Amino acid sequence: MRTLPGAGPAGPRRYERGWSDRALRKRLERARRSDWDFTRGRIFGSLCTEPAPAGRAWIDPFRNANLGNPGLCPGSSLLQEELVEELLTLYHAPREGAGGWLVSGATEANVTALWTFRNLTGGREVVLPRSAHFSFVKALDLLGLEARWVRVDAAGRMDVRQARRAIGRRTAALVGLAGSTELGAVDPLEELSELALRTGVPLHVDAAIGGFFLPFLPEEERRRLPFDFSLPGVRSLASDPHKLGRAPIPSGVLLFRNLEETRAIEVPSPYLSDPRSRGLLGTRPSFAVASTFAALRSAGWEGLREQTRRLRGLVERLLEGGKRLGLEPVTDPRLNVVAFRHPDPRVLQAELLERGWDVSLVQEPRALRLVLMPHARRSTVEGLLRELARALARHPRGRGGEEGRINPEKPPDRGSARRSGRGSSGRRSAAG
Ligand code: 0PR
Repeated sequence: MRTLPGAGPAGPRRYERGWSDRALRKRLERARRSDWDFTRGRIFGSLCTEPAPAGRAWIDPFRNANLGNPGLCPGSSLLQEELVEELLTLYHAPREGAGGWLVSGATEANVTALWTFRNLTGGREVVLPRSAHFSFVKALDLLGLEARWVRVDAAGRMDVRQARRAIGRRTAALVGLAGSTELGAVDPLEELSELALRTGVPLHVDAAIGGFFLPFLPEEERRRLPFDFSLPGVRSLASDPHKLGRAPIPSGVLLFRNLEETRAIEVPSPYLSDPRSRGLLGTRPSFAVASTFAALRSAGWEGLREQTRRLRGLVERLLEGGKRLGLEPVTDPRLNVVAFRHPDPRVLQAELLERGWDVSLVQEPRALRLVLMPHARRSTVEGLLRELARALARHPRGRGGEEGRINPEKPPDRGSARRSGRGSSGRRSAAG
């Protein structure tokens, strides 16, 4: 991390004297107010949401426990075991040998899965769809692995034939998506599983988006979209309770068909209660386990089934309303992501942002991307459609007409709509 100018002894030393509670409250409340609030329901560009109240309630009581040293928190460890057990059952893992643990999110899960399979196989390449999340680019860079990118079809699904050709002696893993970030596309995982079995290559499924949606579809549809350990070639799976599971951030889960395979990434940790450590993090917040447990346990799978039904209703309404405005959906969505083609979606995004609505973009093909998360309501979807109608009336074909171009150098100023107007010193934190 770079050293920030002014942070050294010659800097303003604003942290020298401790603040009163009142001063702290004033400063932090101002920051909080300028952050976007999911409860207003106007956020359609994010995969995060307002956590379930039951989940929020258990953050503080578990704030000090560290799951990185499980001997000191047997209660939290037991909660994690029970949670993992239940998720293994949800994802049809075999009774014997399967296991996993809670992580900070699908980024950590994807990195750890590829780390495991690199060490296990000695392979140097990963075969993955062009639609894969940028966390895989980080993973490949960290692990010194090379990407064999595979094209996706018009519906955003990985081309299995090209994947087959990309697999070779140097392959460490094959990656499939149960919900792509941009379109919510589900890759042909049944065929990828067969390919994995035939070639002996481990298949890792990134179900960050689909993991708390697909299992809760009506039975018949669920069977048409298999994505989990019910497919015998699937060796590991990433799922994200902090997205559609409504657990507080940070909460991801990484599961393996055969937990023994993670010995490939085991290191000694002799002075801790568990003398062997597997996984990326050392200190890990127990509150993430407790609050995920509470969020999922309070909803129950029946609650998530109901949530899925409701979100699908909103997807239908959005599709219908968008089509009535003359917008063409990029795909027939399987999950909770709707994308509408537009020659210059960036200008629509900027218009909506100006009026306090958060939406995002698809780069290829050019489209406006709308995500229906649990904080979305019928009234906010109707409100969004009205704003969209106004924005389209002003920019029917985008600013540059049919040739309107997305300029990746100039993203819209996402802070402008609600910025407090103060506190910008010109410096940025590393994650900016
Ligand atoms: N896999 C898929 C399919 C995802 O959509 C995401 C997150 C991840 C993995 C990574 O999950 P974590 O962010 O929980 O580690 N996708 C969101 C997105 O890219 C979340 C997000 C948004 C992350 C903005 C970073 C960010 O700067 O939209």
